[in-house]
Amino acid sequence: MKQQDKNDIQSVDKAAWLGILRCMMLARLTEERLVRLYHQGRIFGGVYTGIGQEAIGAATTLACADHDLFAPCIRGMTVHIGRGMSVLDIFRQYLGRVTGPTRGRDGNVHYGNPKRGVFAMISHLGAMLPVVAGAVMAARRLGRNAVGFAYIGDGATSTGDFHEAVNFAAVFDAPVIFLIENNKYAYSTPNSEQYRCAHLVDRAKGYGIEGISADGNDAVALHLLARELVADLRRKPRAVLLECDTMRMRGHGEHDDFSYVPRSLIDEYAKRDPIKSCWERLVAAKIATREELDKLEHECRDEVNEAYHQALSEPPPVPSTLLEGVYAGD
Ligand SMILES: Cc1ncc(C[n+]2csc(CCOP(=O)(O)OP(=O)(O)O)c2C)c(N)n1
Ligand SMILES: [Mg+2]
Repeated sequence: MKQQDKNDIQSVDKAAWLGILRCMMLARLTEERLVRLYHQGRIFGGVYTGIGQEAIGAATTLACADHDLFAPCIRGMTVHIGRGMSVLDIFRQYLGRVTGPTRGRDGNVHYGNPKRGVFAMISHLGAMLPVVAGAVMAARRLGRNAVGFAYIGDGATSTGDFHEAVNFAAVFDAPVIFLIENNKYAYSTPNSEQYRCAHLVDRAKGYGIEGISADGNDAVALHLLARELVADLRRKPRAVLLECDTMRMRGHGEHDDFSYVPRSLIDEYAKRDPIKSCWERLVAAKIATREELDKLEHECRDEVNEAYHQALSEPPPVPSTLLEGVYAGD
């Protein structure tokens, strides 16, 4: 597959580009608020952000159809928002409100949106990959031409589950895009202590599948690529390995000062901020004016503020209901 020419920005309509930018801005503003709340001790659990990695979830989810399937990781805020989760539900989740997706049982990333094809992650790295491969195969047997996105970190590619899932999907031509978010670190472990191959995408050859490298901070190019790839996988189902170059711009979680990351690396990627660069590209291509995008940002700020205050006003779960919701149907 050939990567789309970057000039094809005009082949996608304005509403779609604004949707991608909006998704990234909502995620950034929400996560910035969550960071502050964490440091104020108001969050039940940790805060692990995808700040700097927003383009990946936004560009891919918004290239998909209703029946497609997704397994986000801890930095997948734009996967959730891209698949329609409200910022209000996200605040409810982090603030442990009974109204939230896990009814206040979990305080951070273990939530999903099954109606929109988003599996709730479990923490064991790599464990969601075989789930996506199996779910895509099941959907296809039921007559749905579904495509799956399995997002995974660079560190998690060292797990057995990664190998099993990619090999299985490769052998059975399950249309799953294994999307590696290579953000250079797995907690404090740099890429150089994680794998010996030059690039993780090189592993595709060993599985007999196609491997594609992409700039994970370029929402425009990544969206064009994702649209083409998703359409191609519907026509000709198969597994693909897609390695996206990006950078974790904060610590592993907010408890981590990431002093082990060279400042020069952070500075380099700050210049390639996905939101800023998408914004500039849309203006340069005359898809939107600066004024329109300023207005969009204000609307996102209002939405995030209102959602936060609404979630705060809602109650936590009642302790006597602790065992409710353990089994399906509760
Ligand atoms: C099997 C397993 N081993 C270790 C951990 C602890 N752990 C959680 S996140 C993480 C780092 C993950 O790094 P990476 O896959 O690169 O994703 P990133 O955090 O960079 O997005 C580790 C070691 C875990 N959750 N599961
Ligand atoms: Mg990583």
